[in-house]
Amino acid sequence: MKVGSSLLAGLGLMLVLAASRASAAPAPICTASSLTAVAPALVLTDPWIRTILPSLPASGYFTLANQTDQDATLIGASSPGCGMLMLNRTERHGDNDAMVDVDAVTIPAHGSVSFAPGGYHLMCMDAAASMQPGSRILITLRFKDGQRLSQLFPVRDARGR
Ligand SMILES: [Cu+2]
Repeated sequence: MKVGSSLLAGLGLMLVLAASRASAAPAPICTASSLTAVAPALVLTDPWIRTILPSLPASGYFTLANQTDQDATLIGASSPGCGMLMLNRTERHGDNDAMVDVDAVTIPAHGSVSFAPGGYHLMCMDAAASMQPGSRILITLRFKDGQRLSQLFPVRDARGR
């Protein structure tokens, strides 16, 4: 949430700066017209995968910002490095954490959702042997409207390094 909104706030600031400079000075590099030429989209930031042991499932994290005017619904994910890749959420039950399968996650229009330790995550059930800290694997997110979003996820160790 916070990452997404600060990103949007940053874009807003750039627009304000571009607009105020346009009247006084020669065009800056980041002009209003170059910004509006970019189509609104789903933007994935801060992707990473935590691997603990090759024999254990690995967890994938990211923030997804929805810059469009319509809610987006994430319905699945896949990766050649993961075998089955599930949408999961960690829930607190008394003193224990439990993971539940999630069918869909809605990213509200002009909002964002973070997949982070202790909450939503991708669960890479059958991590490939090549999934070692320092490597990167391709993950594709699948949305209800048929859209797909692919991105390389850096692999980190149990401490997130
Ligand atoms: Cu899980």
